[in-house]
Amino acid sequence: MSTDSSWITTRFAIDLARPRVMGIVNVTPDSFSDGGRHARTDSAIAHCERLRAQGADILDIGGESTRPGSRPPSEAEERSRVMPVLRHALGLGVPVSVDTRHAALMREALELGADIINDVHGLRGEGVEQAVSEHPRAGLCVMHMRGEPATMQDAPAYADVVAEVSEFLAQRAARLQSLGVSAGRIVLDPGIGFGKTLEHNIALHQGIPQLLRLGFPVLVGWSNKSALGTITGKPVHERLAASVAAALNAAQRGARVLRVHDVAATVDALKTWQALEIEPARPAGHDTKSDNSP
Ligand code: HH2
Repeated sequence: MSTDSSWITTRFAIDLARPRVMGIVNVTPDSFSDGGRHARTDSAIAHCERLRAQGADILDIGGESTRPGSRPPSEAEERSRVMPVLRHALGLGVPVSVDTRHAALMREALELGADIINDVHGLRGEGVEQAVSEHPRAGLCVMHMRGEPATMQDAPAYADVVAEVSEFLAQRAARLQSLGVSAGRIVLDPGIGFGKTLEHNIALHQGIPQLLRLGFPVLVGWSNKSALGTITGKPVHERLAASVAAALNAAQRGARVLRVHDVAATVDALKTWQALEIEPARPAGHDTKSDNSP
């Protein structure tokens, strides 16, 4: 993947020359870090507007928590959480993603104009391939998960986590392309915390350059996750600094979309990091003080 690539979505080609921030909008009562805060339509809409104002490049709206032990809503309930918020978010001038594993909601969201489908199940669910192939102009985020949310953290084991996740993502990307989705619409995600120990998450994070060799941009979501609690010893509501550090390090390793709860802090951190990365023009062996040229 060239560094000047973009993610082509329904309405926007998202320029990935610099890392982009995907702001999380969980319209759920039970998400692991912000459950209940934006569960009502009006507060979720206000959250979309706040994240947009803070500089989110993408809004990711979800109506089902993947937290182990959370009660899956009925598809009708998930739909009633997501659709009114999506309808409003589509008017905010940024690409909008829908985080779901259900084909019917994907189809309805895409018919309304959603820009991206983000599926933690890697677009493998019943009817999902059919739904996305009917809307080949949408952007897709394909995430790796080992097992199912309820049991995925029960002693996950891999012989070589980076090779296995990479192989899975490559196969899913090839399959989507065979269904008519062009490569420029696909982004891959190693799925931090989804059937992985801390060591697996770190190996995948350090393996971002290897994942990039598959030829697709990489999205990473460390925000507030339990692995950061293991590293810092902090509870979920005290993981802002850890989340920002992980996001920056992912960007440094080549990740181009960072899925975060705390958009303002991540945007500031990225701006500062980028400003510090830019080398001032300093021609070698040339005294600029005595030089009148422009
Ligand atoms: N993580 C979560 C949900 N969706 N999508 C992608 N592509 N990558 C991720 O890492 C990812 C994701 C879990 O985080 P959150 O949405 O905050 O929690 P919950 O699933 O409990 O709503």
